[in-house]
Amino acid sequence: MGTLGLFDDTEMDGVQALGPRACVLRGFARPVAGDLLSAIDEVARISAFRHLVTPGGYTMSVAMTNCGALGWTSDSRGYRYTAIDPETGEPWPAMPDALRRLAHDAAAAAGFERFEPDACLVNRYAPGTKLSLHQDKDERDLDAPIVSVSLGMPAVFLFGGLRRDDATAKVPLFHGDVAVWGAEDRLRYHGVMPLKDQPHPTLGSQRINLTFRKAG
Ligand code: MD3
Ligand code: FE
Repeated sequence: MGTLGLFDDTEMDGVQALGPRACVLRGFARPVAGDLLSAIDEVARISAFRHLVTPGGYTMSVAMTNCGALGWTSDSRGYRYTAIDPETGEPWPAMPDALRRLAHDAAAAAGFERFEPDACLVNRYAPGTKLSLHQDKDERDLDAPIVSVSLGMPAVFLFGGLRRDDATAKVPLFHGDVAVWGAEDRLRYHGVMPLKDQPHPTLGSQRINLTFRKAG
Protein backbone atom coordinates (compact mmCIF):
# COMPACT_ATOMS: atom_id res chain seq x y z
CA MET A 1 0.00 0.00 0.00
CA GLY A 2 1.29 3.46 -0.88
CA THR A 3 1.94 6.36 1.46
CA LEU A 4 -1.51 7.84 0.80
CA GLY A 5 -3.16 4.56 1.65
CA LEU A 6 -5.62 4.49 -1.25
CA PHE A 7 -3.58 3.30 -4.19
CA ASP A 8 -0.25 1.84 -5.16
CA ASP A 9 2.36 4.60 -5.43
CA THR A 10 5.19 2.21 -6.35
CA GLU A 11 7.49 3.85 -8.84
CA MET A 12 7.40 2.23 -12.29
CA ASP A 13 8.90 3.35 -15.59
CA GLY A 14 9.81 6.71 -14.05
CA VAL A 15 6.18 7.52 -13.27
CA GLN A 16 5.16 7.76 -9.62
CA ALA A 17 1.44 8.02 -8.93
CA LEU A 18 0.50 10.41 -6.09
CA GLY A 19 -3.26 10.22 -6.59
CA PRO A 20 -5.80 9.02 -9.18
CA ARG A 21 -4.86 11.97 -11.47
CA ALA A 22 -1.58 13.17 -9.91
CA CYS A 23 1.89 11.88 -10.69
CA VAL A 24 5.60 12.65 -10.81
CA LEU A 25 7.39 11.98 -14.11
CA ARG A 26 10.90 11.32 -12.81
CA GLY A 27 13.58 13.11 -14.85
CA PHE A 28 11.16 14.06 -17.66
CA ALA A 29 12.70 17.56 -18.07
CA ARG A 30 16.35 16.48 -17.71
CA PRO A 31 17.10 16.33 -21.46
CA VAL A 32 15.94 19.97 -21.92
CA ALA A 33 17.01 21.42 -18.55
CA GLY A 34 19.73 23.61 -20.14
CA ASP A 35 17.24 25.09 -22.63
CA LEU A 36 14.72 25.76 -19.86
CA LEU A 37 17.34 27.52 -17.70
CA SER A 38 18.53 29.78 -20.56
CA ALA A 39 14.91 30.68 -21.29
CA ILE A 40 14.31 31.49 -17.60
CA ASP A 41 17.39 33.76 -17.58
CA GLU A 42 15.90 35.73 -20.48
CA VAL A 43 12.52 35.99 -18.76
CA ALA A 44 14.18 37.26 -15.54
CA ARG A 45 16.11 39.93 -17.47
CA ILE A 46 12.75 41.45 -18.48
CA SER A 47 10.70 40.77 -15.33
CA ALA A 48 13.09 40.30 -12.40
CA PHE A 49 12.57 37.88 -9.49
CA ARG A 50 10.88 39.62 -6.56
CA HIS A 51 9.55 38.72 -3.10
CA LEU A 52 5.79 39.33 -3.08
CA VAL A 53 3.82 40.45 -0.04
CA THR A 54 0.78 38.38 0.94
CA PRO A 55 -2.61 39.99 1.71
CA GLY A 56 -1.82 39.20 5.37
CA GLY A 57 1.31 41.39 5.21
CA TYR A 58 3.99 38.66 5.10
CA THR A 59 6.85 38.83 2.59
CA MET A 60 7.13 35.44 0.85
CA SER A 61 10.46 33.62 1.19
CA VAL A 62 10.10 32.35 -2.42
CA ALA A 63 11.27 34.83 -5.10
CA MET A 64 8.90 34.91 -8.10
CA THR A 65 8.50 36.05 -11.66
CA ASN A 66 6.20 34.97 -14.53
CA CYS A 67 6.03 34.48 -18.25
CA GLY A 68 3.03 34.01 -20.54
CA ALA A 69 -0.11 36.07 -21.16
CA LEU A 70 -0.97 36.05 -17.44
CA GLY A 71 1.19 36.19 -14.31
CA TRP A 72 0.34 35.36 -10.71
CA THR A 73 0.91 38.17 -8.27
CA SER A 74 0.07 39.21 -4.73
CA ASP A 75 -0.11 42.40 -2.68
CA SER A 76 -2.01 43.78 0.30
CA ARG A 77 -5.23 43.70 -1.78
CA GLY A 78 -5.08 39.97 -2.58
CA TYR A 79 -3.84 37.26 -4.95
CA ARG A 80 -4.65 37.52 -8.66
CA TYR A 81 -3.52 37.02 -12.24
CA THR A 82 -2.55 40.10 -14.25
CA ALA A 83 -1.54 40.70 -17.88
CA ILE A 84 0.85 43.49 -16.77
CA ASP A 85 3.86 43.05 -14.48
CA PRO A 86 3.15 45.59 -11.71
CA GLU A 87 6.93 46.19 -11.30
CA THR A 88 7.64 47.10 -14.95
CA GLY A 89 4.21 48.32 -16.08
CA GLU A 90 4.70 46.13 -19.19
CA PRO A 91 3.21 42.77 -20.20
CA TRP A 92 4.90 39.73 -18.68
CA PRO A 93 7.53 38.26 -21.05
CA ALA A 94 6.13 35.80 -23.61
CA MET A 95 6.25 32.13 -22.69
CA PRO A 96 9.34 30.65 -24.43
CA ASP A 97 8.55 27.76 -26.82
CA ALA A 98 10.85 25.38 -24.92
CA LEU A 99 8.75 25.90 -21.77
CA ARG A 100 5.38 25.67 -23.51
CA ARG A 101 6.37 22.48 -25.34
CA LEU A 102 7.72 20.77 -22.22
CA ALA A 103 4.52 21.57 -20.28
CA HIS A 104 2.32 20.30 -23.11
CA ASP A 105 4.31 17.08 -23.53
CA ALA A 106 4.44 16.34 -19.79
CA ALA A 107 0.67 16.84 -19.48
CA ALA A 108 0.11 14.47 -22.42
CA ALA A 109 2.44 11.88 -20.87
CA ALA A 110 0.30 12.05 -17.71
CA GLY A 111 -2.97 11.60 -19.63
CA PHE A 112 -4.01 15.26 -20.07
CA GLU A 113 -4.17 15.90 -23.83
CA ARG A 114 -4.07 19.37 -25.43
CA PHE A 115 -2.82 21.32 -22.38
CA GLU A 116 -2.24 24.92 -23.48
CA PRO A 117 -1.00 26.93 -20.48
CA ASP A 118 -1.32 30.73 -20.56
CA ALA A 119 0.63 31.30 -17.32
CA CYS A 120 4.02 30.12 -16.07
CA LEU A 121 4.96 31.10 -12.52
CA VAL A 122 8.71 30.85 -11.87
CA ASN A 123 9.58 30.24 -8.21
CA ARG A 124 13.17 30.56 -6.96
CA TYR A 125 14.17 28.94 -3.66
CA ALA A 126 17.35 29.50 -1.61
CA PRO A 127 18.33 27.40 1.44
CA GLY A 128 15.65 27.88 4.12
CA THR A 129 12.94 28.96 1.66
CA LYS A 130 9.59 27.22 2.13
CA LEU A 131 6.10 27.34 0.69
CA SER A 132 3.29 26.92 3.22
CA LEU A 133 0.44 24.48 2.63
CA HIS A 134 -2.06 25.97 0.13
CA GLN A 135 -4.46 25.21 -2.72
CA ASP A 136 -4.05 26.60 -6.25
CA LYS A 137 -7.51 28.04 -6.79
CA ASP A 138 -7.00 31.48 -8.35
CA GLU A 139 -7.33 30.05 -11.89
CA ARG A 140 -10.53 30.42 -13.87
CA ASP A 141 -10.22 27.02 -15.56
CA LEU A 142 -10.03 24.39 -12.81
CA ASP A 143 -10.59 21.66 -15.44
CA ALA A 144 -7.09 22.15 -16.85
CA PRO A 145 -4.25 20.31 -15.10
CA ILE A 146 -1.18 21.95 -13.53
CA VAL A 147 2.34 21.02 -14.57
CA SER A 148 5.28 21.73 -12.25
CA VAL A 149 8.97 21.37 -13.20
CA SER A 150 11.73 21.13 -10.58
CA LEU A 151 15.28 22.29 -11.38
CA GLY A 152 18.39 22.53 -9.20
CA MET A 153 18.48 21.56 -5.52
CA PRO A 154 16.11 18.84 -4.33
CA ALA A 155 13.03 19.71 -2.28
CA VAL A 156 10.58 17.80 -0.11
CA PHE A 157 7.11 18.35 -1.43
CA LEU A 158 4.10 18.07 0.90
CA PHE A 159 1.08 16.50 -0.73
CA GLY A 160 -2.17 16.64 1.20
CA GLY A 161 -5.87 16.19 0.63
CA LEU A 162 -8.82 18.46 -0.12
CA ARG A 163 -8.94 19.81 3.45
CA ARG A 164 -6.11 21.72 5.11
CA ASP A 165 -5.95 19.30 8.05
CA ASP A 166 -5.86 16.12 5.91
CA ALA A 167 -2.68 14.06 6.34
CA THR A 168 0.24 14.95 4.05
CA ALA A 169 2.66 12.67 2.25
CA LYS A 170 6.28 13.79 1.75
CA VAL A 171 7.52 13.42 -1.81
CA PRO A 172 11.13 14.26 -2.75
CA LEU A 173 11.47 16.24 -5.99
CA PHE A 174 14.79 16.28 -7.85
CA HIS A 175 16.34 18.20 -10.74
CA GLY A 176 14.36 17.39 -13.88
CA ASP A 177 11.30 15.91 -12.16
CA VAL A 178 7.90 17.00 -13.48
CA ALA A 179 4.70 16.77 -11.41
CA VAL A 180 1.29 16.81 -13.12
CA TRP A 181 -2.05 16.95 -11.36
CA GLY A 182 -5.63 17.63 -12.39
CA ALA A 183 -9.27 16.51 -12.21
CA GLU A 184 -10.12 15.23 -8.71
CA ASP A 185 -6.55 15.98 -7.50
CA ARG A 186 -6.54 19.57 -8.81
CA LEU A 187 -7.48 21.22 -5.50
CA ARG A 188 -5.31 19.18 -3.15
CA TYR A 189 -3.40 21.12 -0.51
CA HIS A 190 0.35 21.13 -1.10
CA GLY A 191 3.51 22.90 -0.01
CA VAL A 192 7.29 22.71 0.10
CA MET A 193 9.38 22.04 3.25
CA PRO A 194 12.20 24.50 4.09
CA LEU A 195 14.99 23.80 1.61
CA LYS A 196 18.23 22.21 2.80
CA ASP A 197 21.50 23.48 1.35
CA GLN A 198 22.53 20.64 -0.97
CA PRO A 199 24.20 22.55 -3.83
CA HIS A 200 23.42 21.40 -7.36
CA PRO A 201 26.34 20.92 -9.81
CA THR A 202 25.12 23.59 -12.25
CA LEU A 203 22.60 25.71 -10.30
CA GLY A 204 24.46 25.86 -6.98
CA SER A 205 22.39 26.64 -3.87
CA GLN A 206 19.14 27.31 -5.72
CA ARG A 207 15.99 25.52 -6.69
CA ILE A 208 13.84 26.78 -9.56
CA ASN A 209 10.26 25.58 -9.97
CA LEU A 210 8.12 26.30 -13.02
CA THR A 211 4.36 26.01 -12.52
CA PHE A 212 2.25 26.01 -15.69
CA ARG A 213 -1.47 26.75 -15.50
CA LYS A 214 -4.44 27.72 -17.58
CA ALA A 215 -5.41 30.80 -15.61
CA GLY A 216 -7.63 32.80 -17.95
C1 MD3 B 1 -0.49 19.65 -6.07
N1 MD3 B 1 4.77 25.60 -6.29
O1 MD3 B 1 3.62 27.93 -6.97
S1 MD3 B 1 3.78 22.70 -7.11
C2 MD3 B 1 2.88 27.10 -6.40
O2 MD3 B 1 7.69 23.69 -5.81
C3 MD3 B 1 3.49 25.81 -5.95
O3 MD3 B 1 7.33 25.82 -6.09
C4 MD3 B 1 5.47 24.38 -5.96
O4 MD3 B 1 2.83 25.04 -5.32
C5 MD3 B 1 6.94 24.65 -5.95
O5 MD3 B 1 1.68 27.25 -6.21
C6 MD3 B 1 5.32 23.37 -7.00
C7 MD3 B 1 4.20 21.04 -6.97
C8 MD3 B 1 3.09 20.04 -6.93
C9 MD3 B 1 3.41 18.78 -7.32
C10 MD3 B 1 2.44 17.81 -7.30
C11 MD3 B 1 1.12 18.08 -6.90
C12 MD3 B 1 1.81 20.35 -6.52
C13 MD3 B 1 0.80 19.36 -6.49
C14 MD3 B 1 0.13 17.09 -6.90
C15 MD3 B 1 -1.15 17.39 -6.48
C16 MD3 B 1 -1.46 18.67 -6.06
FE1 FE C 1 0.75 25.60 -5.45
